[in-house]
Amino acid sequence: MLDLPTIRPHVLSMATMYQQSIVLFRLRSDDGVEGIGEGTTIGGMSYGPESPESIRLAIETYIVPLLRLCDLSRVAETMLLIEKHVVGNTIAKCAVETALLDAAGKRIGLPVSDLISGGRVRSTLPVAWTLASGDTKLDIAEAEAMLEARRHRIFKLKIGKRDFREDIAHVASIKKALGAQASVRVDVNQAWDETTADQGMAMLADAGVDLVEQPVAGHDHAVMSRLSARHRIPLMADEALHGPASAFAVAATAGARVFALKIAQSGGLRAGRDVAGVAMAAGIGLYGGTMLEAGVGTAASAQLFATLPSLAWGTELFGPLLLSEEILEEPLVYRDFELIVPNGPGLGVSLDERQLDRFRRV
Ligand code: MUC
Ligand code: MG
Repeated sequence: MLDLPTIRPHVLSMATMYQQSIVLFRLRSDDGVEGIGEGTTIGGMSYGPESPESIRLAIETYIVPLLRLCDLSRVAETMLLIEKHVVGNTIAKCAVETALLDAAGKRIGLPVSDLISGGRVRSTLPVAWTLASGDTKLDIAEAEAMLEARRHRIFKLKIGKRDFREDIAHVASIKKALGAQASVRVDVNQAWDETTADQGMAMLADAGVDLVEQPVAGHDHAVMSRLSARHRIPLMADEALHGPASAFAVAATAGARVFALKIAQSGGLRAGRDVAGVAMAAGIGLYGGTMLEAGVGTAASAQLFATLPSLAWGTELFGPLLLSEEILEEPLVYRDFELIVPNGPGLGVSLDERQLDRFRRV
């Protein structure tokens, strides 16, 4: 487990992050091929049921003994055994499956994108940036610098901590300052009830905001359906999604017009691919989400997102850019508002051992 500093405090409705804690998992199979994976969540246990500590415990205590029984080159069979013995813990499973896929790709000299979905349909991915300094002026300056550097032109604003009117005034000022050159979206991280969401979504639509992510509790499918039916501004599901079955439940009740697809929340890249399948079959738009992973989890997400036939809302794979320290030997490349998807065997990334030594939690 590594504790990595962030470039600034990241203010979310449920927590303020001053650092990001990530779990890296490394395996070596009998043929000597190594694979790496990452399991990362946000804000300790305030975002979801897993924490960095629980991810490590699930892997060390419950998953590693199962791996010792498996032929690790058989990824699907290995994950089936894990699925049978470990309920939930999607982030821990994602870290392990990522490492298995990385090793599988290295073994045959192909990128992970080629193994999970028959290959990529794009080599670069648009990347949003989250404005979450907690200060309107600082957020506008940050966004303007990102536009100037041609790094991001999609901005997600984290709201839900303050009174909704104050939050929306903050969002409207940012949209007004940036104008048509940027897409502005918000993520409420489940902080509103239905009445607040009704007022909030109408005001956000009037302010020119393009998307409202998880305004209400993820388990409240009926409320999500009512809000989606009532408002022209699209509702994006995030915390409501925990793999293909939950994706189907949200799609069947018309609870969202967009899905934030996350490999960690889905339980891995292959489960994420199935969530995307549900979305595409139901006419739901896709956005490539993040759990603010460092380079390994971000590269793994990119391998999946590069295979999706449509990715209308882009991605938010900016995790490594929020950290002031790099853990990859070769950092991921961001250019012209996009991330270049690594093209080497497996995930196409390798770890910087000195950085692991520096930031490992003792
Ligand atoms: C979330 O809820 O989507 C993604 C970007 C960010 O700033 O926080 C995450 C979590
Ligand atoms: Mg979200």
